[in-house]
Amino acid sequence: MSESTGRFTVDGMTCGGCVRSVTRAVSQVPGVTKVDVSLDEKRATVAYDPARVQPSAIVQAIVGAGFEARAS
Ligand SMILES: [Cu+2]
Repeated sequence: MSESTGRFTVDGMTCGGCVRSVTRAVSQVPGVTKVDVSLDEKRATVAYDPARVQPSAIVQAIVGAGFEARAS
């Protein structure tokens, strides 16, 4: 399996609970292998299998959790 790393800017996080919400939502996307979310940097760093997941699906997962996201 190959692995890509994507960085996403996440707006709307205000506390550790938000970080956990984003982490959980992105972790549930099939093909995602690692998620690191920084509240201070407003960023999610995501490792994923590019054969199984598109970056847009990761953005959708973050938006679905109630935050704004874009690839950065
Ligand atoms: Cu919060």
